Amino acid sequence: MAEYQNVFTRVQVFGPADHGIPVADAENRAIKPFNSVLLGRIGNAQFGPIYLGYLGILSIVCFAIGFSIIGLNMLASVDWNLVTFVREFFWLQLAAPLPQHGLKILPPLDEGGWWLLAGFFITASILLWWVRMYRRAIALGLGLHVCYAFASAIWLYLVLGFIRPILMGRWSEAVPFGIFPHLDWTNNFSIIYGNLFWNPFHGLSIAFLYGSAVLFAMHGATILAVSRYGGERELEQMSDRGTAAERAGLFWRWVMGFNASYESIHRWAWWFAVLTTLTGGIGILITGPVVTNWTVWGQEAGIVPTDFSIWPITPQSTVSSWGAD
Ligand code: 07D
Ligand code: 07D
Repeated sequence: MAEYQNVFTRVQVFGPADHGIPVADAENRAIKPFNSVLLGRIGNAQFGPIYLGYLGILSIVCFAIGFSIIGLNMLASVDWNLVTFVREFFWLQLAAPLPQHGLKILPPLDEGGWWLLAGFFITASILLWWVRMYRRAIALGLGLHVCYAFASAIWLYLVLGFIRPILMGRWSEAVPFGIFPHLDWTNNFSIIYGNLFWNPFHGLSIAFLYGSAVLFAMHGATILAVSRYGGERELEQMSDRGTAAERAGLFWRWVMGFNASYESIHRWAWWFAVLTTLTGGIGILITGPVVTNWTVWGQEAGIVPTDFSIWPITPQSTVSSWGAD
């Protein structure tokens, strides 16, 4: 039986490099293709060529500038000591502008100016990368599904660091650059605005995030399970139904009465992923501008008790820290 437990890629295709279909601007390709056994274990063995267009190059340059600004500021914060920098890297940050600077375009560099500059370059990099994906999809005659999905992630990113701070009138509302400091920010945001768990859009976002994981597991496992019948060759399975697709569908009908199709499962996955950040962005956007305390909102909506003593295991600490005094 063990030979059928297909978990890692077993078949690797080596041969002359595949340059893909002929397209108009095909000459913009860098890195001579080569084969890698290691890459072949987790995907396609061929690496490259990579499409090199001016948008991609500009995006990488902007990312490098933004990344360097962040790194150098972190290094400056430990007096340019490389050892301390490495040891404390996870705790270091480039903080957002101080509240008194409101929405100033260029506050003093060491009071948030560097943060704005870094944010500008990182955001430019992300948006340029989005346009690159858009243009490459069109060049290959594809639909724009990947671009729209990426746009949904960018929406949450822009709400967190740009749109909401503008609505609140100060950059200081935005997320700092830093590994652990951005976790602190996330925790503080929830506490300041009265516990994000009572924000229904946070709940929706979590449902779609968890749903994405479940769907991904179900889909990945199902296709691997029927790959012994050629089930991973999805096109053939759709147009020339063989025993694999039938068995995969029948398996889920037996288990839960309903099955997705080879096509629809990808719509399920797309929607769940896209809705995670779409609903999340709505939830963050209204926190502050519309709702200032989600526990109070929850009490008014009748989903949070007003008398917490009736709820024996309630996290009193969360509530009393802002409610009691
Ligand atoms: C696996 C694809 C690869 C991408 C990776 C991320 C950078 C940042 C920057 C040193 C799934 C590359 C990271 C380029 C380096 C500097 C300055 C994607 C995969 C590996 N977070 N977050 C992480 C970002 C927010 C939260 C890890 C980015 C919000 C929690 C990583 C953003 C809130 C936890 C990271 C962003 C939030 C994390 C792993 C942008 C609410 C964790 C990410 C642009 C949503 C986890 C120490 C990962 C962790 C974690 C990056 C935004 C909460 C550093 C780029 C403000 C609770 N976040 N995050 O695997 O271990 O993503 O943190 O908005 O527990 Mg975060
Ligand atoms: C951040 C989209 C932007 C990313 C982009 C990528 C690069 C990297 C890489 C070169 C992730 C750019 C990439 C720059 C380049 C290389 C290698 C997507 C991002 C454009 N929460 N919470 C969520 C849970 C609590 C809080 C979402 C769970 C507490 C805040 C998600 C729990 C408090 C925010 C979620 C929990 C709190 C969130 C994020 C449990 C803290 C948000 C979805 C079990 C104490 C964010 C509405 C996502 C949101 C968010 C899950 C608890 C705070 C569903 C499971 C109560 C402030 N939380 N959370 O996909 O949308 O993010 O909220 O306790 O802002 Mg939460």
